[in-house]
Amino acid sequence: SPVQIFPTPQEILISTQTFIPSGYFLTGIKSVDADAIALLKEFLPISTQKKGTPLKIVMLNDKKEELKRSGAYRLTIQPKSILIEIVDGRSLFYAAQTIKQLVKRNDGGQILLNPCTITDYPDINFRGIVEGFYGQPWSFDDRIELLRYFGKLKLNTYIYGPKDDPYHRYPSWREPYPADEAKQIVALLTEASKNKVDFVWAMNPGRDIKWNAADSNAVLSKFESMYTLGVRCFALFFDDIAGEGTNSEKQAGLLNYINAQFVQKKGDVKPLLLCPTEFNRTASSTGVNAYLDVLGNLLDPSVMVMWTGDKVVGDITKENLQWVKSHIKRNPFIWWNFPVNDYVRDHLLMGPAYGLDKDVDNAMTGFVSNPMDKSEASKIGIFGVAMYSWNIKKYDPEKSWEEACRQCMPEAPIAFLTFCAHNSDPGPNGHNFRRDESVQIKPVIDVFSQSFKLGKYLEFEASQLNALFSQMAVAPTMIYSQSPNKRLIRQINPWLRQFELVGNAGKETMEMANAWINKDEMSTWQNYSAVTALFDSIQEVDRNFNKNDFQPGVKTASKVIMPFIQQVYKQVGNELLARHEDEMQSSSSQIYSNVEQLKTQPVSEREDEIVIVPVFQPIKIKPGEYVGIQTISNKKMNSISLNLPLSSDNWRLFESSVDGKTWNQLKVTKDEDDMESAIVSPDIRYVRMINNSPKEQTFFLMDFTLQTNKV
Ligand code: LOG
Repeated sequence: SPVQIFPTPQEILISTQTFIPSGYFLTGIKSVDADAIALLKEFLPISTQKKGTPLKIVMLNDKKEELKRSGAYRLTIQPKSILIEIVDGRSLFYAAQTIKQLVKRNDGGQILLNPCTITDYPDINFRGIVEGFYGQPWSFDDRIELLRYFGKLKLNTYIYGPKDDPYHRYPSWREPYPADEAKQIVALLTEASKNKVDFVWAMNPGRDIKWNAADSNAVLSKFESMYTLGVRCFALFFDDIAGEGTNSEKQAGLLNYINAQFVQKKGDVKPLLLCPTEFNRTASSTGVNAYLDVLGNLLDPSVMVMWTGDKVVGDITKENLQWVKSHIKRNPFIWWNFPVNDYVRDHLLMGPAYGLDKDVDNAMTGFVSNPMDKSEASKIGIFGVAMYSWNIKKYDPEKSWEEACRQCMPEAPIAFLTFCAHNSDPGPNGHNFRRDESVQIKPVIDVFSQSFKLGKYLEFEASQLNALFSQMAVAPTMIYSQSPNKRLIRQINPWLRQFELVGNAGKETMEMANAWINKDEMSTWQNYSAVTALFDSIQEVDRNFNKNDFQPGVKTASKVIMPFIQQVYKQVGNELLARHEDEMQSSSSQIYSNVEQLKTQPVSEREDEIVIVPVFQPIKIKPGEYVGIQTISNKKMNSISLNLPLSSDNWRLFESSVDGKTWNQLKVTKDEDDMESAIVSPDIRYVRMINNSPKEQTFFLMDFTLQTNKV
């Protein structure tokens, strides 16, 4: 095709010949979407007089179900006319977005068009994001910019549900927004409407909701206050809660009540959206009257139900979609936990959006991505979601990703692509969700390091590696100097710095390897010291940037490149110094637990504390099961401190051990804020909380910290 359009249109017939349009006048339907017309006027010569060629707008009349969807359009461009057939204002806006990509200019600056017929519609009705992560919510400016990005990508849904907005969740969901924040929501609604995006406001009341009339009315009146601001789409979330709020019968009752008393009565409010407590298959109970079946049976058919797939974070498969449909008795609305990084905050997820089934026709009501707290960096993942959800069959994760990198940083596309290619994998995590990283270089690295272990230095592979490391080392400078996107640079700055250091460490490592093979001890030493110094700098950046309570640090190229550099460094170092200690091991502590859900949960080790990375979902712990920390660090231990909400005292014990065999009970005390702590003896290497009751228990692992003495 002579022109590429994103997302890929469903049907396109385009001529390779171009023509120069003279000028257009609008005819057909009079009162059409003003934003769409304004957009058309940005790149087409449209005059108010009736001269030139007609640009005719008419209603789209086609029996095909797809061509009745909001946003569907048919565009026919001929040298003597343009015809746009539409379903609604969104259709015209999308047709305009398509024409914008069709318009080219010749050397004289004249507009060129190719005659074409495009018949286009979305595969999935609701497409976009759910701002649903833990951590600092996006700023107002972040959101405005992303809403504009949505317009270009034909995304139509922005669900507002940041976990750390107190007016969305605990403790203030019952209260209306303060004036300043209310004003910003009004401005967001305006921008959303300009871009044909539905702004969905979500409430997450489950942590402390009481199933009584007072709280039903609290939900109703909060919705009423949001309606007054202009909100017309609403959602209720019940994820990541435990206790009373999880009751599916009561949840369905509340949704039906709001539907009858609010949605139906208002008339201009869209159908409700629900995020259930059991929002993935692993978390779903089975048997008669299981949670999801109750929802499926009781919920009004108009209510849409969200679903993250087999796991909290994972692939979306046909089989899984069918499974959930059989329980909720409707197509699910997918909440895809990608590229969200709230559970791996030291990593960026900027690789391709893959793991999405292509053999799924009309199986999803909606598809939204939960992004990172870094809005601009999330654009890469969101681009993939936009391409997939518009045209599932034509979706190509790698090609979409490359295009996303080009579009997000046209001034330095290669540098940015290089950066993203090595910032994809989240590292070890409790969800066991891993991504391919450094895909192109991986086979080269495998071949090179295998022979290097046997004392051979493969020149051809080495030259490829050297080229890549040089590219990595200059990529950040290219990005800093070429990209006007300061917001993006601010968001990823620690990783850019780190990336340059890793690139340089790679270069030095290759020189060291070469010198070593050539038995040039002098140079080997010099390069070895240089790599050592770069590792120190990498550790400095890791310690001093991206400080957050959950998982501080800055990891980049951590799946393939860093392990390769470390391995060569270690091999040469061992031979050079005849020493065998594991210097590069960054963390010597790990989780100590036999709870299935926790086995891969990472532990974050800092200067004077060892912390289990918090888990957001409630944890079920069976009798005799335990959770704690095991450390082989040589530090002196000091105390443990805990914040494990929902844990009553009578089912658990805290214990410490030197060898993991003999355990001593710890005496835990509580302060006024319910923070618990206990002193431990300096030489212990294990601490744990064990369920010594005869029943399964539930708690939240928000904070489990082992304090160490500073060394
Ligand atoms: C939360 C979500 C969080 C995500 C990834 C859902 C429905 N809820 O386990 O807010 O960003 O995991 O950490 C979640 O996914 N719960």
